[in-house]
Amino acid sequence: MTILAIETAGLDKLINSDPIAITFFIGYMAMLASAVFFFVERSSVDGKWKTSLLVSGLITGIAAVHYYYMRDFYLATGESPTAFRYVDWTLTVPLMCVEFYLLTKPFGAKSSTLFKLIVASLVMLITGYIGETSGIDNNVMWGVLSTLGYLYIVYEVFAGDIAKLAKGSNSQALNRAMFLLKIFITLGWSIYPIGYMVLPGNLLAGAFEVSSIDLFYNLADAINKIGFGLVIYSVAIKETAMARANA
Ligand SMILES: *C/C=C(C)/C=C/C=C(C)/C=C/C1=C(C)CCCC1(C)C
Repeated sequence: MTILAIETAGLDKLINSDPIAITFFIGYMAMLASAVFFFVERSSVDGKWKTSLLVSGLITGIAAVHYYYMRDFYLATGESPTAFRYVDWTLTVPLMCVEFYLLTKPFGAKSSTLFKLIVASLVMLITGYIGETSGIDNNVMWGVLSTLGYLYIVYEVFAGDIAKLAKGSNSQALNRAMFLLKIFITLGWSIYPIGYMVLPGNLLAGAFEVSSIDLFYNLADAINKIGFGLVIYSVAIKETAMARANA
C-alpha cells in the first residue's frame, strides 16, 4: 500500500535518487530563498537600486513558482516540462533585459534599447520552443534561428548600446558588475544551447541521454538567475555605501 502511494506521487523517483528530480527540488528551494533574500534586502539599498532588487526578486520568484509546477509535472509524468519551462523563460529573460536597462539608464539608456533586447529574447525563445516541440527533423534549424536571437543580445551587451552606455560611467562597481554580467551572458547562457543539443537528431544526441536536457537547464537557471541577481545586489550595496559616505 505505502509503496503504491509513493509510486503514485512519483516520490519513488526521489527515493531512488533520480538526479533530475533532485535538481528540480533544489532549484525550487534555491529560487524561493533567493527571492525572499532580494525582496528583504531592498530595504538596505537606496533609491533606484530598490527597483533593481525588486526585479531580481521577481525573476527568482517567478522561477520558484514555475519550479514548483515543473517538479510536480516531472514527478508525475517523468517527462520534461517544456511548456512550463518556456513560460518561465518568456517572463524571466525579458526581466533580465530590464536589469541591463536599469543599470545603464543613469548613463542615457533609452527604452528603444530595452525594446530591442526584449524582441531578440522573444525571437530566441519562440524559435527555441518550436524547435523543442517540432521533432527530430527540424530542431537543428530552429536551434540555429534561436541562436541568432541569442547572439544579438550578446552583441548588444559587448559592442552595442549597452556596452557604449556602460563606458560612460566612472563607477568601478558598475564596471565590475558589467564585466561579470558579460560572463553570465556568454558562459552562463551558453549552457542552454548545449542542453538543447542533446535533443534527438541534434549535435550532442547520443553523447548524453535526452532526459539530461533538464539537468543542463536546471543547472543553468540556478547559475544565471541567482548569480545575475547577486551581481546586481553587490553593485547596489557598494553604490549605496558610496552615496552615503559622500552625503
Ligand atoms: C532564466 C532563464 C534564462 C536566462 C534562459 C536563457 C535561455 C537561453 C539563453 C536559451 C537559448 C537557446 C538557444 C541559444 C538555442 C537553442 C534553444 C534555446 C532556447 C535553448
